[in-house]
Amino acid sequence: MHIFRTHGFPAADRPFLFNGDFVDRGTQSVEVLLTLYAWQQLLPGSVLLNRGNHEERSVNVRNGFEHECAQKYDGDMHERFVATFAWLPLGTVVNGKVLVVHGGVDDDLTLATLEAAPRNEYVISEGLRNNTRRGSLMHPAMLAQQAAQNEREERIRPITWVLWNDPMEDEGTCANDVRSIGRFFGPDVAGRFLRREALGLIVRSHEQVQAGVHWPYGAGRHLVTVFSASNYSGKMQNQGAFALLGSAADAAAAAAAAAAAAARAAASSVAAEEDEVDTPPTPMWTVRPGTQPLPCPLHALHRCARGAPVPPPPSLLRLWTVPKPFPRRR
Ligand SMILES: [Mn+2]
Repeated sequence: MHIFRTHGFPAADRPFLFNGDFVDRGTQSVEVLLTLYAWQQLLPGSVLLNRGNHEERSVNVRNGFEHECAQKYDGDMHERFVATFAWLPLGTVVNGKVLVVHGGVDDDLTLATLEAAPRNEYVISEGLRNNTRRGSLMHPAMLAQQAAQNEREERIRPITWVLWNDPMEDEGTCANDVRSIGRFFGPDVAGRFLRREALGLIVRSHEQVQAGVHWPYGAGRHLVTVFSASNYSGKMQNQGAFALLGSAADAAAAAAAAAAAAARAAASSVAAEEDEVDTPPTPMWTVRPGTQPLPCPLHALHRCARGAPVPPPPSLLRLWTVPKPFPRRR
């Protein structure tokens, strides 16, 4: 609601993309989810929802959402919500240049494999396995059954990567031993993925970062973490942030407005001691125009706003942080 209040409600010329983990982030998951779903139904081309790793039963039964549903509703509302999660898109390609996914990428990930993945069949335990079992002593029927299962897991594994992976400073990939699921991937992996898919940037979320925004591979390089839940879980003291993909004209207008606001703040004697609020937008990353327009199928992967014409490529990505509603502990 803070973002809507400060930057306007969704509209045809003001599309919003929410990057997963709509639930389990506090005591109002139901309200957050229903607000997003209502907007998505009202403006399906302008409100896009990516799936997060918490949009899965085995995660949200342990992190509060199921309990919240049981408190607020009778019957099987939690099951009904979980059923909708199975069909949430796994990622969005914005303007043919920016991939937005909840977790991250992997060396074996392509947009084609992601688009072909059976997202409605995703179950976490299957995506976890490393497919190293040997079946030489099994009955042929079981071998065939296992081969079919292995093939299924192979198709599901990319879903685990985009929902769970985290960036790391080292090169390459390795098992994500912090989460016990998914993988870590280095800057070389992200760079190869971008080149392979002719993209310019990955925007992902999934990790709480203190300023709401973090460039793990260096400012402007390959991938940015954008985490919108300020005061995460009501316990942390982090800022939230969101990314704004806009035109150069938008950026110039916003920079002028920010400069005017900064001038007003400087003139006011109150501002000095306060925590930073709504950090002025700084152009942090440039996208080269000139990509081909892409079609807009309603697939596992959004290519753009559903049913809307492909907008021109963004020339600038700007990152905004939202103020912390709670005072910082001294
Ligand atoms: Mn997450």
